[in-house]
Amino acid sequence: MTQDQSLDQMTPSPDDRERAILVGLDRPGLHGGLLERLEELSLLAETANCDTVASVTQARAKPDPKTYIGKGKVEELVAAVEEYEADVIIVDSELPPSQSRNLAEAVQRKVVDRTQLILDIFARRASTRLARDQVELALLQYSLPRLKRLWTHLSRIEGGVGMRGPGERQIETDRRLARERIHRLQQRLIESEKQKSVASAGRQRHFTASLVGYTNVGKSTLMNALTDAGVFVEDRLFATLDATTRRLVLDGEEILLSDTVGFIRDLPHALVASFHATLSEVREADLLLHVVDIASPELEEQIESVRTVLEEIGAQDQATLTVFNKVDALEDGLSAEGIANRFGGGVLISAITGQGLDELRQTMLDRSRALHRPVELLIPYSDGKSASLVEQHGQVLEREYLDTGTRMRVLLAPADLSRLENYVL
Ligand SMILES: Nc1nc2c(ncn2[C@@H]2O[C@H](COP(=O)(O)OP(=O)(O)OP(=O)(O)O)[C@@H](O)[C@H]2O)c(=O)[nH]1
Ligand SMILES: [Mg+2]
Repeated sequence: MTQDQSLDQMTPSPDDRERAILVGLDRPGLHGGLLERLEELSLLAETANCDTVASVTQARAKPDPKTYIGKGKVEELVAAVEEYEADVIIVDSELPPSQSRNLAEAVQRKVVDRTQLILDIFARRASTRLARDQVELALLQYSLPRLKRLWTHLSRIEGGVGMRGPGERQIETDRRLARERIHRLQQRLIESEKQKSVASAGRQRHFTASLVGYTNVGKSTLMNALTDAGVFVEDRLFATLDATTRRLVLDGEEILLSDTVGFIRDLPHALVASFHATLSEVREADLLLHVVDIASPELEEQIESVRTVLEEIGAQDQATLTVFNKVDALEDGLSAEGIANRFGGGVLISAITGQGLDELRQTMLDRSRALHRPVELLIPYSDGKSASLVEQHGQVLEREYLDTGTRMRVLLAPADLSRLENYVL
């Protein structure tokens, strides 16, 4: 299987809309309420060009091992497919290959699980080479264990007892091709991550802040309000799939701000893993601005989901400031401060009206001034002014007197460092 085939299969032309029935199980341990999940699933479906025409739900302790929903519900689903003339079934969970195959056979429609749907959206939206490579890697990793089902019917028909039929040989070829492609993509991604870290080494002199948060909370809108980035904004899930970094001048001090892909509950692991390169901005940031939609009824769940993804990418211990966005959209009678305090406080803003942005800028500036980084300097004896700047603002860890000047290891704020750039070793 090649990248182009897999993307083509998943990307029908824009006006090729399909009618979808959503299927959800209400079961213990579910992240978020079933209704809210289905609402989100319907938004995801819409982003993937599907119109939701109905939904079928069931309360169960565990999914049915064969068909995910129970036998009776399958019958109900078959009837709904007829009644609503549905083309596709979208299941609110990642399904084992056998369950999705059995369900598809029972209802005679294709079955798409939540992971596949998210991968599909990422595949449609990826525009840069890096994003496309990362999505393809995730797609292949998702498909590899599922390749088998495409071919088992062939081996059943043509392969005799104890013989390896053409189907089986085909699976092996496909698997081998997929594995080779995965390997090549991984190599390429490691390469681009290396290049990125060379590029970011040059930025070490700047304080860097990175916008993170659930999808559609307004990260890109905020990025645009603070800088002239002109990032694409849309009332859709996953409008942004890349990372954009811009300079932001605060009281004469330059800091770097980056905007990147949004998160969602139960984000497929294959995607988190393969978006390692895009998420390097997040891991390397001095400060994470965790943007939340204060007007969302799912606020708590969304905050939790973002924390989970941050943990998955190893960014859970980074300094974080919560930015409560969309205060303009909060229902009358609800106190923004009250809500913010329930979640540990932060800055209240509206990226659209501009409310609170000055306070946010000031807070970022304060954080950047409070941050000190270790750095090695060689200051010539002739530059007394720089030497005293270091003594006053920095904390000297080591000092050595050389012929050419004083070599020092110091903790310094990026702002001060920008004045000493020539002396950095
Ligand atoms: N009412 C209101 N709407 C906002 C505000 N900020 C952003 N929005 C809207 O929220 C929607 C999503 O905005 P984006 O900036 O694309 O959100 P994002 O977090 O970058 O989303 P992804 O890139 O999809 O993760 C758009 O329709 C924005 O106009 C705000 O302060 N108030
Ligand atoms: Mg965005």
